Amino acid sequence: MIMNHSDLMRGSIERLKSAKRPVLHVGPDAWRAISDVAELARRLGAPILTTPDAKSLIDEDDPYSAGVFSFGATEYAQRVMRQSDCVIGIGTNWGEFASRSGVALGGKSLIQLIDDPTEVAVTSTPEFVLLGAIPELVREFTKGLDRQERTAPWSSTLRSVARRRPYSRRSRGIPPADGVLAIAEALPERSRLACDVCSAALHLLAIPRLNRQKRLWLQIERSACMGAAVAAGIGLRMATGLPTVILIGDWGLLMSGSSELATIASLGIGQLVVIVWSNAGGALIRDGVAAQRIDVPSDTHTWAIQPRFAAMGKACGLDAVTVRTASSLRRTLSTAMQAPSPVLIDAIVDPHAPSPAMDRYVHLDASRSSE
Ligand SMILES: Cc1ncc(C[n+]2csc(CCOP(=O)(O)OP(=O)(O)O)c2C)c(N)n1
Repeated sequence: MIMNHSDLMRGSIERLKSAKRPVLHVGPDAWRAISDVAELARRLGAPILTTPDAKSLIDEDDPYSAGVFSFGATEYAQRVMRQSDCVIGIGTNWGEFASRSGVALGGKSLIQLIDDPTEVAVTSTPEFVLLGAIPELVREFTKGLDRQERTAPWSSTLRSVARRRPYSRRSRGIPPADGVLAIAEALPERSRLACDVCSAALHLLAIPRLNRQKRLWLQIERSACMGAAVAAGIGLRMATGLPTVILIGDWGLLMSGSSELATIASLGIGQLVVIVWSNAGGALIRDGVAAQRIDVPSDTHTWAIQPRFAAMGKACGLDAVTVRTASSLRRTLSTAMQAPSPVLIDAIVDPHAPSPAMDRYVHLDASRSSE
């Protein structure tokens, strides 16, 4: 049966009215509709999850924010998705890293709001797909609901209080979870963070410290091309005028980001900091092959000789420093963010610390899945 827009809208609003535990799942294409999304969430009493690349579009201090799903999801975010009976995907194509290739959405009523027909979900089958300008679609939904505004989402009782762990003083380098926390805490209230495809992104996705003022650039859901965060960070710094941090893996910097160091130095822009996540090679690959029990020589992903990135930064004309603890990372970054010229921080991260397994390995090896 072919349905027109009004039929689809009416049908999906009816479906939503009968939902007991609806969830909004917000993707990057919803960026123009954030206040409308917040209003809809309050009307429905629905928690808001974002996809990885949309992290920071929703203020993570907001009581309706439930964090990121699916790559990098916290226990709370996973619980929220598991218990929901109806998911409204707003500006997401529900791809591999937003939906565990559709597995996470199984058995739920799905409504998708998109502004591009090529974004129709292919990993699952939504009951309703509405195509149009996303802010308007969201507003139409809100208007169609007669529910009263709620003070808290249905999921509030599922939230467990995350304990703030003290920075560890182990000697093998910075524990990655502490490192990303140190970075998030050192970011000025209005700033930008461009994070490359690296293990730091996984740790970052799990900490609720970002918002629209302190905004993240990440492109894990689409191209996931290593090295791109350096160019993105330069662009963000120039376009927004805000202090900007580029966070990139050591492999990523050597592979395709290193040429940009000279560009950064020659531009001479201050309040621009490159943090190299120095963990002796590729942690995502290291942990990925281990999780899948693939037997490869360790030198395919781990280096015996660690490049000295501070020396490399200086050779390119940047101010550069090496840090070995989370607290010195935080202190150094706070100062570097105010510096009149660009700074490179070589952050020595514990190469033995495991990355959160998350989607990629979870569905590659179902026997280890916690879902
Ligand atoms: C251009 C490109 N080549 C290869 C990959 C596959 N890949 C994803 S993560 C990764 C290793 C990343 O290592 P690093 O940048 O050091 O970050 P870490 O995982 O150690 O934090 C590789 C090779 C990719 N995403 N992009």
